[in-house]
Amino acid sequence: MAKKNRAMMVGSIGAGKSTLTKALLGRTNDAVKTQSLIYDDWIVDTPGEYTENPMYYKNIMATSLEVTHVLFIQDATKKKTIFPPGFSTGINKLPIGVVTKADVESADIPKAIEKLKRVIPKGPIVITSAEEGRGLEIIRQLVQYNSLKEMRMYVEKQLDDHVIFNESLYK
Ligand SMILES: Nc1nc2c(ncn2[C@@H]2O[C@H](COP(=O)(O)OP(=O)(O)OP(=O)(O)O)[C@@H](O)[C@H]2O)c(=O)[nH]1
Ligand SMILES: [Mg+2]
Repeated sequence: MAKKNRAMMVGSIGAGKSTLTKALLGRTNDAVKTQSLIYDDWIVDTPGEYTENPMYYKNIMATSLEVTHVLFIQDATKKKTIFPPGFSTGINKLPIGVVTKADVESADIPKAIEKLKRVIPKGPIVITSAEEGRGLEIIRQLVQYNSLKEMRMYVEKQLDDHVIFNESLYK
């Protein structure tokens, strides 16, 4: 891992940000409700309230200055998305869309991808399960790249269907 690169997790309460953080870092303790910004190694975990309540957007913006990538977390088991359309375009950092809980039977992965495409007009979207370890290595790799172009080239080389590169220019 290129040590200088860091990622911030944003997404709704209970979307799986902390569980994913721990899985990415190989931590074995269970995630507990996040009450404040948590800095651990190359990841900054945020409370879901920061994304759900526009009052906290300024905290997200300020914290984004400390990272290279922002991970937009969408729970595959939830019908709702709490991201405003184009949310990622207001943050001048490399976006990565992440679908969580792909292992759950009620997960609707195509729907979750559609939601993230509206948030991230241009960028990779990774399908993950912290439970099964699915998609984790792809995220670790993507965070090492320093441009959308590099991330796209990496995605195009992947043969499995755990990652796509979205490019919907006119949305
Ligand atoms: N089956 C399954 N459950 C998951 C997965 N990821 C998270 N969960 C569950 O989802 C619940 C919420 O996970 P958290 O990681 O605490 O969610 P969070 O986004 O950090 O929530 P806040 O800290 O409140 O913003 C927990 O019960 C997790 O066990 C997954 O990949 N698969
Ligand atoms: Mg949390």
